[in-house]
Amino acid sequence: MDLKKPAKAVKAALDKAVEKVAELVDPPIPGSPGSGTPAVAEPTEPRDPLPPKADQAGPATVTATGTPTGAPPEAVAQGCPYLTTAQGLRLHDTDHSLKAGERGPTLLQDHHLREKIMHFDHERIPERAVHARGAAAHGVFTGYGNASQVCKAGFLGAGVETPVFVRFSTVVGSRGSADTVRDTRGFAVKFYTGEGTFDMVGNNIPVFFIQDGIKFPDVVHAAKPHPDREIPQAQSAHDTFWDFVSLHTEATHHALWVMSDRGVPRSYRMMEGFGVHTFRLVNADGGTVLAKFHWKPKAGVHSLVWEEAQLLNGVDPDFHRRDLADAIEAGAFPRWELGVQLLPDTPKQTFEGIDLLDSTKMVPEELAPVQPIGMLTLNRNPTNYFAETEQVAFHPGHLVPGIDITDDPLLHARLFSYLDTQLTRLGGPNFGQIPINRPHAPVNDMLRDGFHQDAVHGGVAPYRPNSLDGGNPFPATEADGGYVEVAQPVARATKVRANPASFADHFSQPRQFWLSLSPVEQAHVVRAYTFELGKCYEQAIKERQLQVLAEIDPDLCARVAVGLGLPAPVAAKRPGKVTPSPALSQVGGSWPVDGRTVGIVVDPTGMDGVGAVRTAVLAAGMVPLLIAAHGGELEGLAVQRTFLTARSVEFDALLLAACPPPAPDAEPGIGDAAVDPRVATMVQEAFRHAKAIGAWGGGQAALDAAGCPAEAPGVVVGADPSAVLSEVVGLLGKHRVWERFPVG
Ligand code: HDE
Repeated sequence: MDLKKPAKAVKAALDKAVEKVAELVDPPIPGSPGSGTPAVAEPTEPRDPLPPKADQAGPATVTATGTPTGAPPEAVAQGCPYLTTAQGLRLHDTDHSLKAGERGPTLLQDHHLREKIMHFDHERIPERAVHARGAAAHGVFTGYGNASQVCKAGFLGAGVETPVFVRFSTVVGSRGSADTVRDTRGFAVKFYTGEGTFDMVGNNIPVFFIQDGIKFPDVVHAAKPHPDREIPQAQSAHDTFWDFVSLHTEATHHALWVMSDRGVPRSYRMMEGFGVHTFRLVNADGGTVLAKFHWKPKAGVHSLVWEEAQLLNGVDPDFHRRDLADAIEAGAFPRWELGVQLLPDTPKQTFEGIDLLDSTKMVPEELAPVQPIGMLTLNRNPTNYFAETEQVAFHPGHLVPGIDITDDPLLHARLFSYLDTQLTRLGGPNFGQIPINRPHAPVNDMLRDGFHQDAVHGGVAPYRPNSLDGGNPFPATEADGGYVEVAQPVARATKVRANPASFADHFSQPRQFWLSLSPVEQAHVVRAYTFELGKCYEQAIKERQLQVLAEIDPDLCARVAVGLGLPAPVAAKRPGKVTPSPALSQVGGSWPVDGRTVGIVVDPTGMDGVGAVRTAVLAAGMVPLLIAAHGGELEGLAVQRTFLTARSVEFDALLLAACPPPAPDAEPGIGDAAVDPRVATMVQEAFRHAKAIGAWGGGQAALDAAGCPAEAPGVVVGADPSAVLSEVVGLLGKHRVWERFPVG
């Protein structure tokens, strides 16, 4: 639902959608684990495997060398009613090992036991050294065609549809770590184009910690858990991280973004993505332009508040994963526009004084607008996490004609790293043949043999030149689609280990970012630094980082110093004059609400209007979850959460239809006994986290009992449940009730 429309139009659209949804007998709530509804009794009749769920898709069925096989997608899954060995031998028992008599001993000849345990022992592969925790989805990219003047890549052509696989991730944590930690998020897109696979391996933050790839092991070792105790997990709030960052001031800009609300996104669907490096685009005439890539989410850029993020790490460590999969299953397909900032390709490779080869710098949108060139839609969940999300291998060197690299020293180290890392992670050089990594363009590469070779190569002459295979394969000219690097002149230079002088300014852009934030966002940044540094043990590290903050802005430094109980140092250098970039703030607009989650507190005496509200929430493309004292059904409506299993942080907005008294399983609370203490906590948290709260009927008493002022901003109380919902939906479009946050 587009909330940019006036309120009346929103109400009318909602009413229309309600009519449609009401026709469905029981609209499904996302999250069903399988494609069928299981019976209580264990099935015993042999039958074929169930098909994947309707929201799922697997990699395309192409050969290891990129040719479509024509086989149905299920062909890659298990396909027989009976249990078999890996060789297809049918088995009659998998619950008992073969023994000499019932009391053993177990016989070494049990080939089934041996195969089952051998395979289990090797089910894990090394997790990614960074970005280990992630979630992914399939989708499609549609080009607008307007980029052809600057870039000849076929997938950007008007209406050209290219299949994509997108993986989002945190950076620091292990594969089993929680989703809502404060961290940068990876945003990696694999475009399976007809000209070869193109990978855009970016982040949700436009700048990076380091300017030269040789520093990557340093920043990662500092951010990872301490090597002695291996704590803390998936966090930057510890001594080694701030020790490094306070000494290595080129990390200041990226660290500030992580301390801002960008470090705790509400959802993968609500993040911007950035290519970070400057790329070189080439058009059909060989003309070049420099470019920075941006992904702009149609759902807007939104964040959690820090307390919510911390609670979620315990309440639902899979919050972002679940959110992405549920939204796709519910049909609220996440969408992003791909945009480019175009910058003249001058010999100096700078723009308005910004060195375009320095990945700690960004180009403000006010100086170079982001021009939309295509739309990404994620519309299918993976069918198998390991086969797809875990085994997908991205590489910034996977390029297509029209897109070339620049001399960014960070990018050059990456061009080495992403191939190298797969040798240990995916077990050899043939990882490109794993189904999710297979190109959709025909492959003829002369690469042969090696571990896990899936192709059956014909011919006898995998070398060039040859005559025995008729000369095949032939080099392609540019006209034949061959990738020809831009003939970029390389200056005659002296061999050095050094940075250009233009990389030296580490504070102007952090200052610009700080000054571009709204007061609420600035307050969040202050609290984030105070939290993180407050978790450091060493006083010297806190003092050193305060000095860095002083170089960004004296106000920021002073406010964090108060929280730490330390004197605020004075900047060594007077901050330079910078122009704020309003595009960097997340506050102030209205966005679609589809895919959001609304909690509705009910009880047997408070069901007035609940059915209609639930239908209207579904009609707006959102997910309504009924919360009651215990599971089951109330007036024919399924209860999805109980006071025991629900926590406010799961919901974007809270509706109260009742004032349920303390349920028998409630631990005694303090305060008003008129409402279950867990409902009171839900209301108080939702209020503190500046979420919209709506109440009608008995719900008003629940507000009172929880101590929530009915006249506070963003608290909607009324007699008509549908009218209350309409107002709440309007508030939800702004993401939060911003005026409820203290900014001092
Ligand atoms: Fe990565 N990075 N990186 N990185 N990176 C990896 O590759 C590396 C950098 C990014 O969902 C690894 O396959 C080096 C910048 C994403 O699978 C590894 C340097 C940016 C992902 C690696 C960088 C990124 C990775 C780990 C400095 C944003 C996850 C496993 C020269 C523009 C991709 C793997 C996925 C993953 C190395 C810097 C983004 C070890 C050496 C800058 C989104 O190869």
